[in-house]
Amino acid sequence: MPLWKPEEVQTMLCQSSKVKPITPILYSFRRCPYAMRARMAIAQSGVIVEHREVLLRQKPKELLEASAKGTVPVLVLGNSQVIDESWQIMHWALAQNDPDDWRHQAHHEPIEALIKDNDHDFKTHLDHYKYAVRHPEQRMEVYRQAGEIFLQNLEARLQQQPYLINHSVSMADIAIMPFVRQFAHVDKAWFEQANYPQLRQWLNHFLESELFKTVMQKHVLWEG
Ligand SMILES: N[C@@H](CCC(=O)N[C@@H](CS)C(=O)NCC(=O)O)C(=O)O
Repeated sequence: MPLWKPEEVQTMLCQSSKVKPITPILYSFRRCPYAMRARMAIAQSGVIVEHREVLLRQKPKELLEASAKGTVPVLVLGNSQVIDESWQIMHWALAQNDPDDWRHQAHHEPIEALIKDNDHDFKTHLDHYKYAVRHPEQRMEVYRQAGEIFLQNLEARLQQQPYLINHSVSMADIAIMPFVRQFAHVDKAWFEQANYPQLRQWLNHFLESELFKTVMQKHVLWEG
C-alpha cells in the first residue's frame, strides 16, 4: 500500500515550499531514455508535475536558465531547486512516495553498480551501434558485440530471477530498460532471434505495462 496518496504528496510539496503551491516542472523529450526513466519514477510516485515537452535542437531558454548543461530531463522544484540528472530525479520522486519499494534500499550498491555500467560502457557501445555510420572505424557488428557483454550480464541475472536485482522491480530495471529498448530497436530482427530469451521477456513486460504506455503518451511541444 502506498504511504501517501498522490494528492497528499502534492499538498506536502506545496506546504514545504512555504510560499504558494507550485507544481514541479519537468523538462522532457519523449524519446530520450534518460527522460523515460525519470518519467516512469515520477508516474510511479504519483507526484504531479507540469510536463514541458521540448526539442533537443531548440531548447527553450527557460530550460537552459534552469540547467546550463542543456540535457533532459530536468526537474525544477517549487523552491527553485533544480535536479538535472535522471538518476537523481528518480531518487527524488521515489523519496516522496515509493509504493512498491523500487529503491530496494538494502540493495543500494548492486543497483548503483548496474546503472553505472549501463550509463557508461553500455551507453557508449549502444551509441556506436545505433549510429555506426558516424563511427566507420569498426563494423556495426563489432559495436553490437561490445554491447552484448552487458546484455549477457542482464540475461544471466534474469535466468535466476524475474527482475535484475531480485524477485521484484527495482530502480535498476526501470533505469536500464529504456536503453535495452533502444539496443533492441536498432535491429529488431537480430534481437528477436538472439540468445536472450529472458531479456526479451523482461523487456516486453515493461513495454506492455500501463506505466510505460502512460509515460510514452505524446505531449504538445512546450513553447515557453
Ligand atoms: N546524465 C544525464 C544525461 C541526459 C542526456 O544526455 N540526455 C540527452 C537526451 S537523451 C540530452 O539531453 N542531450 C543533449 C542534446 O542532445 O542536446 C542524465 O542522466 O540525465
